[in-house]
Amino acid sequence: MVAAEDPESFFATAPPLRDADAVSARLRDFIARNSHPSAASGRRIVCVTSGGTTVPLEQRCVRYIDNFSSGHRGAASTEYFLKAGYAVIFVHRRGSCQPYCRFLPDDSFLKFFDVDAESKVQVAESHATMVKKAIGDYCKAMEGGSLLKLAFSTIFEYLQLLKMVATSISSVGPRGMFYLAAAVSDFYVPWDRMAKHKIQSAGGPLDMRLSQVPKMLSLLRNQWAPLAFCISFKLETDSGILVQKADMALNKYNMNIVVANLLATYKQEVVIVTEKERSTIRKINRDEDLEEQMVEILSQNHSKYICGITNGCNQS
Ligand code: PAZ
Repeated sequence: MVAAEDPESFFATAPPLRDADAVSARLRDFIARNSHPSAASGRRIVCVTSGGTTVPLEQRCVRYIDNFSSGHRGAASTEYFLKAGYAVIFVHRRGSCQPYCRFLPDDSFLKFFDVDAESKVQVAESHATMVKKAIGDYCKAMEGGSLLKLAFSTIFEYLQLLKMVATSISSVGPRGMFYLAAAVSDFYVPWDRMAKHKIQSAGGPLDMRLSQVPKMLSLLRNQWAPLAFCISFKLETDSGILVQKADMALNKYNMNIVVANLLATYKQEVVIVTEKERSTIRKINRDEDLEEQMVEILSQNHSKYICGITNGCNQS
């Protein structure tokens, strides 16, 4: 492993985001619409990141390193943030779990449909209620203009999108929130040092040096969106170091909250770590979403934060 790249050279050498101008215009419109005084008294806006970033090994990419994350947490949390009145910028891995689709069977779309005697296609009776609810909720969010979806695959796309969202969201000050549930690569191959074509196996075993992805949380906090409420996630496999690592992230990157979870139990429990306390939230029954409790607690903390910054609670 070689030393961390600095953020400037990361952005300077990364392949530019496709459609960057169009994405930036969509972001501007979304934020203007949702922060307009007529929009539900200047809505709060959260950027939810979701899914894992990839690290390409070749510029014309055949092989890549991936990061664990189905996107379920981000998708579920997006639904609960929308329900709580937030406008949501859902920055997600292409092909990962999407809001309102969590309960649809993921094996085959064909299972939703029946063909009747007259060859008409209709939704299978067994899935009708679920599909109707998913379509209804999704359309409501899209028509209300409160959900913006932006997709990434690589670490290059993710960090460029994050920077773009953060610098745009900074205009809403403390009403902006980051909920960084995406699993972001720690190591990568810088674009200018990456093989252009498919790496050949004829040369024997592959030796590869990975650089450290520059830590962008400090930049997010200090430069891109200094007033936004920032929640980062920490995933570990060793329970012995989890909370200690979360504490470190809280202090080092000046996060407002770190949500700590273990790979083995992340669907059942998380620890919410703040400067003042650590509290464990557990799923109580099977049908409950842990994300519902998480979003409730985190949005309460966000309200307190806004009160603290604006010196009054009438703007929260
Ligand atoms: O996406 P998912 O529901 O399968 O998993 C969620 C998670 C475990 C990726 C998330 O809770 C998390 O911890 N994200 C941060 C991962 C990291 O430390 O890089």
